Amino acid sequence: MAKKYQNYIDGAWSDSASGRTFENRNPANWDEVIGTFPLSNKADVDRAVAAARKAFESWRLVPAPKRGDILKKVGDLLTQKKEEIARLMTREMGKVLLETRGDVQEGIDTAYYAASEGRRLFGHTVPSELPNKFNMAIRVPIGVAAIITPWNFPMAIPTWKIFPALVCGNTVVFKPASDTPATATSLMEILTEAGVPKGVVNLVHGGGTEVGMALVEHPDVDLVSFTGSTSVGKKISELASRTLKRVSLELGGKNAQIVMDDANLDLALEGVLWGAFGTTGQRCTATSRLILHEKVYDRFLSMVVDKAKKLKLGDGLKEDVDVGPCVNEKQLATVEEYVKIGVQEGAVVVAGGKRASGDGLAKGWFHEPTILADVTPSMRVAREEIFGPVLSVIKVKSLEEAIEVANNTQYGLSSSIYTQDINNAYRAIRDIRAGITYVNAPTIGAEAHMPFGGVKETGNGHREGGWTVYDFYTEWKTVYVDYSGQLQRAQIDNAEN
Ligand code: UN1
Repeated sequence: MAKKYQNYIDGAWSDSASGRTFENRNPANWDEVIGTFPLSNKADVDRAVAAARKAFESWRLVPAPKRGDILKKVGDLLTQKKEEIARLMTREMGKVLLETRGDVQEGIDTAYYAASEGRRLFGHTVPSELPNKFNMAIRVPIGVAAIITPWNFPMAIPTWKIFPALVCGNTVVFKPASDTPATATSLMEILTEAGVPKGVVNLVHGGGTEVGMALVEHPDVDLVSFTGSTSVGKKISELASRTLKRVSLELGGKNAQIVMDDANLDLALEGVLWGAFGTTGQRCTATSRLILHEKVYDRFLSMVVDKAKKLKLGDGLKEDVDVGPCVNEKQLATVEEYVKIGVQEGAVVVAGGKRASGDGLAKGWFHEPTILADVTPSMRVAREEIFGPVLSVIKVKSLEEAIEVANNTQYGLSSSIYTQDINNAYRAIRDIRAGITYVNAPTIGAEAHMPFGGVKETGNGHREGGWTVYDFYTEWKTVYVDYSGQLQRAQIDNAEN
């Protein structure tokens, strides 16, 4: 019997008011059911939002360092349970154990960062223009945050959002992706075990339309933080604007790695393999374009092809496996479709190219690591996000052309350049339009204490991670304290004439 999971609302585990459930299966072996989960509806959302709204009134008054102490405990519990959660995550969404351990570690790093931020949350004091008057600007919590997260980083991404939201004094309704509800449940259990009071974090499982959009439209939700596709992000932005909610969007990417003719090619090779095929290419930061200087095109391409063909596909729980499955049937179909589109457009498949078969692969959503050569910048496979193990390779003549090609997409999340020439590196840093640029490192690998986010249609200007996310989860309150004992009029009483 598959394990039966529940929602967590107002400090209690419960089924959905709908009475309906959905199943979650292992993408490497669809015979294995991870569990059944409530297919929640608007009534569940209403209950969760009401609980969060009520809890906000007391949680906002808990001193931030105390809230931080709870997050410290969360970090400790995540550390204790790292291996157990990593294994569950691999079974649930397929990426290899090395990476699911990294995913949990990102949550641990975020917890400890948030814990210490509870003792900072700096404001400003600024001299007043009037005598005997004190000016300050302080951060205050906003209210109820709806957290809507994807399946590719089932621990890291929820923690990027939930932990800072909590430290800042907000309460949360969390709607995880329906491909990774079990990992989300582990996080919820840890939050309660660490002492987060009832109603402060609520977990509602279910679909994007029924649960996600109900949250976005809810008049009692103040903030929405979403990571996912650009098309859904736009819809959220439109809907949320009706109630003037603050919205943070982390959306698609079409990240490029540039390899110049002076690059250390062995280093660039390791980088592109990790960037393109890590997490089966299912990261918003994945390297999905390789932009090669013509002088190294043939040589480097054959190096990458050779290695890509040797990557071992399979169940991510096996330590010798390099690449896991796509997360579900739909994602696999999208990958197959894009390979077809690439070929129709004139690209040449030089590695992989089809759904994988072979030992241990028959019951999973596996696709071969695929390389498309002779891609030109205008092709769809050079511009659209694929979210799978597909790398499009483009030849260029110069750094200027490489940057122009890198910028030739609606997205702007991550980017990378391999070069030994410091002038090339700094030009790339200046001219690539992306939220993140790596020099001599792949497009993936963001650290928890640095700003994370992108430009153009990758987002709406907010940043997760680091100190920057705390701007999203707080409102500035400006405070003037006049201790002169008389009416003092700014701009008037202190004017020369
Ligand atoms: C994502 O792909 O949505 O930089 C997040 C990275 C990870 C986070 C990726 N630390 O690739």
